[in-house]
Amino acid sequence: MSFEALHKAIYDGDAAAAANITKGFVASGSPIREILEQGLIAPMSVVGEKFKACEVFIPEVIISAKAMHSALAVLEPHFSKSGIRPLGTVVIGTVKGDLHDIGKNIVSMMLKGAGFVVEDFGIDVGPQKFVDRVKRGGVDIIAMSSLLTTSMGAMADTVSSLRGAGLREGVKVMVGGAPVTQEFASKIGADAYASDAATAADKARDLLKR
Ligand code: B12
Repeated sequence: MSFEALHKAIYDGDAAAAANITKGFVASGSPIREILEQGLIAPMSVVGEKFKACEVFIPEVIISAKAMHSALAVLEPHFSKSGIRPLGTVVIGTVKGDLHDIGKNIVSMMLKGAGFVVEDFGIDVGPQKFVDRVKRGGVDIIAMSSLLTTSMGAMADTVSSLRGAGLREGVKVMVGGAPVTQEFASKIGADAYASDAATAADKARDLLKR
C-alpha cells in the first residue's frame, strides 16, 4: 500500500484498486486529509496538467475521475464522523451548463468534515433550484462551483435571482472552481471565495461567525 499505487490506480482508471488502496490507508489510521490531498487530489492534478498539454484525452480523464470518485466514496463517511452539532446547512452545486463535479465533491466532503450538513444538488444546477431551496428555509450558505469560463455567469445569475426573490440577505454565498477568482466573487456580490477545499471549509466557518 503506497501513494504511488493509489496514483497508478487513478491514472489507470482502476476504480476497484483505487477504492481498495484507500480502504487500506483508512484502516491503517492515515490522516484523512493526507489521503485526500496526497493520495487523490495530487494525481488528479497531474491528469489535469496532462489533459492541458494534450498528453491524455477526455476518455482517459473520465476513467481517472471515476476511479477518484470511488476512492472519495471510501473517505466520505470518515469526514462526516465529527460527532458535533452541525455548524450550519450548506447547499452546494455545480452551476448551470457545467458538468464538472470532482472539485465540488471534494469541497462537499471537506464541509461535512468541518461539521456542516451538506445538501448536494449535483451538477448543472440552475438559479431557480437554489432559490426554491432557500425559500423553504434552513439554508445558511449556498456554495457554487464552476470550472468553465462559460458557466461562471450562472453564479452571477443565482446571486441576482436570490436578490430578486428578496432572499439574498438571509443566506451567504460562496463560490469557487478553477477559473473563479476573488475579484470575480467580489464583482458578483458573493460573500466568500476559496481556491481549494480546505480553505472553503475555513471560509464557511468564518462566514457563520460574523
Ligand atoms: C476532469 C475534467 C473534465 C471531466 C469532468 C469529470 C467530472 N466528473 O468532473 C470531463 C471529461 C467530463 C470534462 C468535460 C469538459 N471539460 Co473539462 N476538465 C477536467 C479537468 C482535466 C480537471 C478538472 C478537475 O476535476 N480538477 C481537479 C479538482 C480537484 O479541481 P477543481 O475542480 O478546480 O476544484 C478545486 C478548487 O477549484 C476548489 N473548488 C471547486 N469548486 C468549488 C466550489 C466552492 C464553493 C469553493 C469555495 C471552492 C471550490 O476546491 C477544489 C478542491 O481543492 C480540467 C483541467 C484542469 N486542470 O482543471 C478540465 C477543464 C475544466 N475542462 C475544460 C473543458 C473545455 C471541458 C469541455 C467543454 C470539453 C469538451 N470540449 O467537451 C467539457 C465540458 C462539459 C460541461 N458542460 O461541463 C476546460 C475549461 C476551459 C475554460 N476556461 O472554460 C479545462 C480547464 C481544460 C482546459 N485546459 O481546456 N472535463
